[in-house]
Amino acid sequence: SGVTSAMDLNQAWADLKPAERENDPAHLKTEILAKLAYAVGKDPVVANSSDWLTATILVVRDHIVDRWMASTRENYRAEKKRVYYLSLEFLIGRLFRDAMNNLELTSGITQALSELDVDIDFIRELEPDAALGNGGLGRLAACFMESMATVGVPAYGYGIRYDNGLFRQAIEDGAQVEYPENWLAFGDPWEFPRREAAYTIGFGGSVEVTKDWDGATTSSWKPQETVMATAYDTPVVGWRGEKVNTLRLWRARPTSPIKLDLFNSGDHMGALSESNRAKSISRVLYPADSSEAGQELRLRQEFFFTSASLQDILRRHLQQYDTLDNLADKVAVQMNDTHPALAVAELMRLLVDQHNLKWDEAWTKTQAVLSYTNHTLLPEALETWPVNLVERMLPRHMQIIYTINARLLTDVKTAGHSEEILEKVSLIDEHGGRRVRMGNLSFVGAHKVNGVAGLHSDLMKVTVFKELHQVFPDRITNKTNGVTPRRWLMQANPGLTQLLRDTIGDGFMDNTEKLRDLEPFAQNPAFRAKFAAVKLENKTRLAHLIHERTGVKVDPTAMFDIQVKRMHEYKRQHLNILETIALYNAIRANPHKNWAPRVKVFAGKAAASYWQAKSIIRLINDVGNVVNNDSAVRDLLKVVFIPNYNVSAAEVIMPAADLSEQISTAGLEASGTGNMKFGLSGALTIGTLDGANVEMLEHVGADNIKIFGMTAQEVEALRIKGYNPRATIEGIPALKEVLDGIASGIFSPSDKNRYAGLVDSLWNSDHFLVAADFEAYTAAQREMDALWHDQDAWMTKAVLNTARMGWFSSDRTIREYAQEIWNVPTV
Ligand code: B1N
Repeated sequence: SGVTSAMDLNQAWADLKPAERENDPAHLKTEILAKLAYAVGKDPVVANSSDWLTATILVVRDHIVDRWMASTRENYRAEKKRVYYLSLEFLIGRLFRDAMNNLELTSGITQALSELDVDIDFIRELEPDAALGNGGLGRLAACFMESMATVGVPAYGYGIRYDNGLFRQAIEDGAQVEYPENWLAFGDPWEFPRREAAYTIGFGGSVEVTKDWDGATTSSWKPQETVMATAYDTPVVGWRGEKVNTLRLWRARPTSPIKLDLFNSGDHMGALSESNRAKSISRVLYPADSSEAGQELRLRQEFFFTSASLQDILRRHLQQYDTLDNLADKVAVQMNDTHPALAVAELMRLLVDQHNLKWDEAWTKTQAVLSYTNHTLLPEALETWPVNLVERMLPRHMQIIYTINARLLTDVKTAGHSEEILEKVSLIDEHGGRRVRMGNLSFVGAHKVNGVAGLHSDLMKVTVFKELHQVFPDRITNKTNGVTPRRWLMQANPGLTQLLRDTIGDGFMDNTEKLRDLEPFAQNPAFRAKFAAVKLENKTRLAHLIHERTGVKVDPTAMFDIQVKRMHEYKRQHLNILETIALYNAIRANPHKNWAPRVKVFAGKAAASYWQAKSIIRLINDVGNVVNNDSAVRDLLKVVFIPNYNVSAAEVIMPAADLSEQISTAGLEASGTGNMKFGLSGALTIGTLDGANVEMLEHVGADNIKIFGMTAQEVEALRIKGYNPRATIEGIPALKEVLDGIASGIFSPSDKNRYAGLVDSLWNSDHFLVAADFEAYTAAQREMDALWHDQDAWMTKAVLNTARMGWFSSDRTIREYAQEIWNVPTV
């Protein structure tokens, strides 16, 4: 082998462009080996796969850090306005491939590892999936963090560093079982603990009022209990690595680890109880998605991270500017739903009690700084807290809320609004036990309030915020959600990404609107064949995952019909499985008809205490058991439930779909974001006119999406008129047969009553109008069958979906927030 002199190597190195230099495999190999030795402490000959992963992540992290410091330094120097995204959830998933891709190091690292005999695809799977969120709301926060870095918005995400993220779901005997998820078991190589960034968070106690020499009063809160919030920072790198932002997550620690006097007197448990009470705040994520989580610990979590974040924001601002005069020019705080709503009261407290601002001045600043995103209209998910709980836990905040409310009600009255309106805009709900309305508090404390899709924002104005919208007609604005194309196209669907680059060039990678250039290729048979080949490859990959996790073998050439999302009655997974049973009955009755072979794929977690949702999971599994083992249906129908749906599973599932199920009762799904991920990878959607489906229809065109069922207006009209589920079911023989079959125990022979509750609720109330939409849904599915038989027509539509989904990039969403809510420039 030729020996190259050191001087030649140096020269070759110097000739490389900076980006190529970073991506140079030989150099990366040296870096990885150095990390393995000096950070992991392993000799390559004994290193295991996890050691290689850690070493490689630390190398990637090093490449981020210089850019991170440069970004932070530049934001400081240019006195840029900073955006703070306060969210109780960040569903980030794995970061290795994401960071590598955004730094454009994938090829170099892949080669470096392969020269070291390490399979990158194998070690990639060893990274735990950071599940610090439940579903769409938390994943949106993660997409936004990446997009803010991409479009150059200086931003910090603030949340909680939960010891345990969302539970791991196992399916045992067809039923969901929850196990703790321990993502931190082997440490998190991405995070930087910041021991110096620590704040005291108070709870309970009393408020002391002192009179100044001129008679003015100052309030000061004397908490009875204190907890420390300490920061852990994770860098978030944008596309092409140009800007890096910070995700700062708070961990709760006791102010004094153990009470020594108690310990010495022999009360060991008592000595630790205060410590445990403190630590419990960041112990676990509430597994509630669009449903209530009304426990005291949840309110403690909400105040804990909100207070820590605001203290940090004011500290950073004062350290740079030494005045609060320009606070609203330099700081924007976005409240992700009402979970950080206490920011309204806490910012007022900090400004008035600690920084001695006058009330009016503090209020003007608070409103100018804060804005609020609403993510749901479901009544059970709208947070309210008992007044007596807030009073006991946060006495000063309760006073501040009362003062805000008194001024609000005076203003509204003065403006001539009615008693009825007054009662609805009030921050306090006086019906049946007084409660603080966190939605109203957020609305009143914010300069802008946004919904997450057009329909949802419109409905906000006529439902939950009807009266507040009458009083403040300029406050509600729409910001339709989006998803990051880096994770959901480039990383999750590398096959399609390569095909797109070969076909329309690289422009779409910096601006997804350029996917439109693909439109003419929808008519090109050669291109469609390549597109179909990529889809088949993705389906084969999913078929392997299905086999691995469920033991069921599915045929990748069948139509992959997929519904993956949290389990909730309003999302109507039961509409899907009931129609699947009807299809099963029809196939058995007429086995030699020209059926379109389908694989029905479901996945999603149910809140542990949500019995009806768990019952639907079990029904899907029971149905799968019967259908998949029925030789009469051959390969015409398979039904699978993939356990433990999470971001990493979604990355395999989304690119493999032919048909995407988005079938919520119209008016109830605020936006949906899975719908966008599917569409981007060329799935056709079967869906109701709900959430962002409405805008998907506008973008892809009515020929390329199957919309069915009642509209939100029709749903409302039917409810007003009075809905009779019994008469509706009686009028649909196929549905009645399905329900009778389930009730008679066809799918649960060992426990015939298993689905009595589910079936009864459909006959007697059917709140989510499953029966009312059943026939329209069935007809729409049969149309999809017919289309499947014409693969050219199907693939043409699939290509057009990819071509026209560019608008749903979270870059577009973030630019809109930046312009219309935060008043910050983007690049
Ligand atoms: O937020 C997503 C939307 O795309 C979905 O349509 C919407 O359902 C989801 C309480 C929620 N709304 N509300 C929640 C989550 C956790 C919790 O404790 C409510 N999640 C949504 C992004 O806009």
